[in-house]
Amino acid sequence: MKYYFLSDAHLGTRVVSDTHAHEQKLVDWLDMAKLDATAIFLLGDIFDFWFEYKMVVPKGFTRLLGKLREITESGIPIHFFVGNHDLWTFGYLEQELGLIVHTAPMTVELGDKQFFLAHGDGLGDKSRSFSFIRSIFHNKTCQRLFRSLIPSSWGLSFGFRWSESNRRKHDQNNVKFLGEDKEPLVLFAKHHALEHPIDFYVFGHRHIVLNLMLQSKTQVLIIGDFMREFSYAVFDGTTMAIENFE
Ligand SMILES: [Mn+2]
Repeated sequence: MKYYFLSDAHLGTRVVSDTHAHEQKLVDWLDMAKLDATAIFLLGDIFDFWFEYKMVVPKGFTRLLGKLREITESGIPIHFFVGNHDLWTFGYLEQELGLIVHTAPMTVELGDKQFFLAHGDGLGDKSRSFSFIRSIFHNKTCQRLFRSLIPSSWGLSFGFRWSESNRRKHDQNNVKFLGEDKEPLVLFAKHHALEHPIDFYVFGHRHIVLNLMLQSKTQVLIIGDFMREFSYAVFDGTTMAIENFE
């Protein structure tokens, strides 16, 4: 039994100079994981920006898309959690690639352990402006209006620019672990664990690596990213480990 977790590749980001090498590294990782994976969990922001129109999807990523299809076709389930950069998927990833798309956190039993899986945006974060924007981004009517009123060439180039400025802002502000009493995802897990018997909380989003024991039974993992850290997590049925892909 082996479960793999990876997040925040931000494929397509101009912060990474060689986008094809970046994509290839993720394909290589999938080639490694598929050898013994029971299932693969992609925990959000795999794409730096993804927005599907009725007839148009963002250019590029063909090697990744082909690899994902190959793996799901071989019978290994791939769960795709939307992040805050790639939440605008409306069926393409399911239909074309056979991914299982999640737009909300999921509680799931793997082995005999309870997992809480989420990208992590919006959890434990009390910022009002962020939750306002988040609610607009997730709003079905706003999504429909954007899709039907804004031509794809404008929408997508706007999106990629938005993603990039978002990333630069994030880099300046809060890449570091804020501490157990300030880190929103840790605060969320602490609160959530009071009423739910969860063994492992697994998050992405923050681009930091954190493996924190909350109580004897509960562990919080923030699994880094796949654009600088090239980290990922593996569960072997008993323990969770965060590893680096070389
Ligand atoms: Mn994110």
